Amino acid sequence: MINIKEINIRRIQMELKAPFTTSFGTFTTKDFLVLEAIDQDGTVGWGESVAFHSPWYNEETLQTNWHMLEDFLIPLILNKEIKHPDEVNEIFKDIRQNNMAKSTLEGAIWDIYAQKTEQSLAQALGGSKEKIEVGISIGIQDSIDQLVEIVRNHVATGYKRIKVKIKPGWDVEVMRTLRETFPDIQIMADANSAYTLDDVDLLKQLDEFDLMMIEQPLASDDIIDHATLQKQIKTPICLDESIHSLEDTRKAVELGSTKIINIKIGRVGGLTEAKKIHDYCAANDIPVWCGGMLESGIGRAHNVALTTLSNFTLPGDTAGSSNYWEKDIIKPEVVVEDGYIQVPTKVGIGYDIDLDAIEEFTVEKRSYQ
Ligand code: OSB
Ligand code: MG
Repeated sequence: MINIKEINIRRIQMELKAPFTTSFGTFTTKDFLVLEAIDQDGTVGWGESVAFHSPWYNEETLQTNWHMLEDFLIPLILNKEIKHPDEVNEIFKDIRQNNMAKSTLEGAIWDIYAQKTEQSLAQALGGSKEKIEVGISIGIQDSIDQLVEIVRNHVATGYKRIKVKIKPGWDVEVMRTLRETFPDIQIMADANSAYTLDDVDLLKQLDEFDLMMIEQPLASDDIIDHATLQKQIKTPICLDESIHSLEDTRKAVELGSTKIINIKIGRVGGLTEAKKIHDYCAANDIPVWCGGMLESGIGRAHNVALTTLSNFTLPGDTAGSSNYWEKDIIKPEVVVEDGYIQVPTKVGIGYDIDLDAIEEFTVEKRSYQ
């Protein structure tokens, strides 16, 4: 039985080692919330909000998450008896959307549940892989030469799947050069909604580069135009931004809008919903992979655990901590060797929280009882 008695929310700022540019903007600092939940026995669980400082990727921000948590979600959880973390999804069901806020608290409760049942989070979720294969996502660069050098370095360190961000003006020539330079590696592109159906001819040109998939080419709230586009291009479409739930997944799959799903725990409102999407996709021959939101080690640990489920057959975006941070807030940090992460076997999220590092990066903190 879990009965949450105290919750602490910290706003944390961590400098990225290098700016990360997508079609919608550039990140230099990660400004985000971390949530610590403590139950009646003193068991401590951790969750991370993947909402960014600005509403570019979706409508949520760290401030809207804080508001939702403080005024709506935390009051629904404090002093309530919870037998299994799947109940949290039910408890939150009358609150529309705000999935990243929900996921922050739900993730901490999953961590507590795993500890109290003496399992790793991966085991608690039903995962069985001992190691997971990951790729890396590379932002838009100043020149194609620069990008080629970066890709060369990542391939040399063992990453076997390279994802590159694209946008109008940084697409066909970029992908052509990459494919010519690296004929044998797995390459994919992520447009973060930068195109419309007016760009079908351009998107068709990408078919010659044998890409694993193109991620979210069209509008962030669309599943209709993606179905139209998929009929005209060979490259499989993978939806990211458009998928917020199992229901969204079912509709997109039935319409033919997507052949692969990027599951992000925050975007779908937590691990319970992520598992449901995983199970539906497994039953419908839709491969899935775990997306990334430039997470700190806490979010990264949750991603590693989720990826141990069997239908995560494609490498995800959970690259090693050192790709993003000089110093992470977990110990040990997430390490990628030859393109794989060893799944930790310790109970809970599997990594220790580095409280000193958290203190160093915290700019604001509030407690709830
Ligand atoms: O669309 O997957 C995305 C980063 C920020 C916002 C959206 C996305 C991304 C990434 C990087 O692609 C994923 C990562 O390395 O964590
Ligand atoms: Mg994406």
